[in-house]
Parts: sequence; structure tokens; C-alpha cells
Amino acid sequence: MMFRDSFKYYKSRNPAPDLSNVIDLENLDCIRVRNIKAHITGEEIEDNFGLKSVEKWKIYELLDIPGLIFIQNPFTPNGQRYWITRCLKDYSKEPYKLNIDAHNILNNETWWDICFQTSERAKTLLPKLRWATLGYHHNWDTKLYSENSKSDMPTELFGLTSILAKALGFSNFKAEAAIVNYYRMNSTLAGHTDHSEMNVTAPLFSISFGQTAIFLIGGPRQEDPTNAMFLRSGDVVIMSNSSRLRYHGVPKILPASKTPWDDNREESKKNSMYNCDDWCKARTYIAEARINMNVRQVLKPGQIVLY
Ligand SMILES: O=C(O)CCC(=O)C(=O)O
Repeated sequence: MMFRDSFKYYKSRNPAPDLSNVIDLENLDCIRVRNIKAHITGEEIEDNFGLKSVEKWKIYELLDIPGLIFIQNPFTPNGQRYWITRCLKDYSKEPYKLNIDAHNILNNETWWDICFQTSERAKTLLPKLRWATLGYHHNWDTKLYSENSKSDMPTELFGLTSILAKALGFSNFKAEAAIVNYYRMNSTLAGHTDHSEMNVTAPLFSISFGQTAIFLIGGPRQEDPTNAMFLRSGDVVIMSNSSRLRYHGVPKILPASKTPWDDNREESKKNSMYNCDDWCKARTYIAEARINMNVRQVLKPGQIVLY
């Protein structure tokens, strides 16, 4: 099926789609993959960014989609809670840009502060957050980045993607822009290619948390055949080399059958990377939501500014 038809098929509620052709990296029997060994060792994950020890990572390249690399949830449960909380509490406020800025509804308050109280306003505002842009802000209208529209890149997100990149041998990768996508159970993301970056040879890192997505990936053209795959909490997809400019999108969010963010809770209280009250709030959100951090390099190697 071409992209548009596949999107419609998986989005449909009635009739519900048959999911038996969705690529499931938890069930390797029917997929052609190449195993990849990480280029780093456990000791190199100095400050561990919520990652499991690298010896435990399962990394695959999909042979039918060359350059598409998949790391099956390399995060500890504590790490999942840390990143979910960061996305909801810290990446959803200044200096980052949000879709809801344009609606002028925040009046110097933050989305997080308003949404986790019991109020009518909280109920209506909570589902309205759809994206945040960090680093160079993606301009959705012009599809261009600009030196006049950028914030710092959060150091922990820069660090996380540097480690992931290094593990895969992309040692020069520099996170310069990110989009955090917030999905409710009925949200979708229309098909698109990511071609705004000056540097489309650098890989793109896509890190998902919370409920499960059906992720579609086609070819460079709308008409090309499309594959569907499950993305679960913690999964990392890297679009590198010839897969970097393929059409992709999210037609459906499904309830997750496992909730790794709830695992080992008692143990982690001792050595927590997040505030437990914050996590209590974030946990209620993620029970009915998915978050995706989509991280890109914008500049070419050696380039210091845009234009
Ligand atoms: O949510 C996802 O998995 C994909 C997000 C995406 O394609 C984007 O931000 O460009």
C-alpha cells in the first residue's frame, strides 16, 4: 500500500485494522534484521542518562529499510520516569516554544502548573499541548530554521543523543534541534519527510515513551510502498543514511500492553533521578498519552551558524 492508503487503513476505528503485518521488534521471526553491536562499553556511559548498561541493548537494522536502526528500549524504568517527567515539566515551558503559545492562554503560568490541579481549566488545557520545539525552533510554516529563533538545547538531551549516536558509530552527531510531540490516544501525525535541516546526512533520533504507536515509514515519495511498525515505551528509532528522507507518520496510538515506567518503583525511590511528586503527576498523564522526542542535527560539520 502507498503511504496515504496505509495511513487511512491503520487510522480507521471501524473497521479496525488487522495488525498482523505490523513489524514487531519483540517478535523477530517474520522480520529481516541485522544485529548491530554497540561501539561503546558500559564504562563510557559516564552519567548514564537513564540508560541500561550498553551490554543489554538490542540494536537492529531493518534490512528492508536500509539505514533504519532500532534500539529496543535501552532505558531503565527509572530512566523512563525521568524523561517522561522532563518532557512534561521542563520542556513544556520557556525558553522552549509550544503550539499553545499562539493561543495566548498561559498568561505567564506554565502548562505543567495549570494542568495538574483539579480545575476545569486543567481539563481543557491538558490535551491541547501538542508539541514543543527546543534548540533551533522548527518553523512549521516556512519549514526553515533561523538564527533568530532558537533556545539552548537541554544539556541532558544533548548528552543522551550523543551517547546513542556514539554507540552506533555516528560520533560527530550534535543535537541542535528537537521536537517533542505529545500525543493523546486519539492523536495522529500526518505523513511528512524531515528535510528542513541543512544537514540531512546526519541521522535523526526518535525516542518514544508511554503508550504504543503504529509508526508508518514509506519511501522518499508518497507513492512508495509503506511499512508499519510498533513503537513502544523507550524504543529508539534512528533514521540514518538512505532512510533519513523517507515519508513517515503516526496514524494510531494503542494502549500499551506493558508499562515499563511502572517497573521497580520501590527500588528507584532510593536513588531517584526525579522528584516523586512530579512523577505522580506525570504518571497520570502518560497513562493516556505518548511522548516522542525527535532530535536532529541542523548544521553541517564545521558550520557554526545558519547562512
Ligand atoms: O512520533 C513519532 O514517532 C514521529 C514524530 C515525527 O515524525 C516528527 O516529529 O517529525
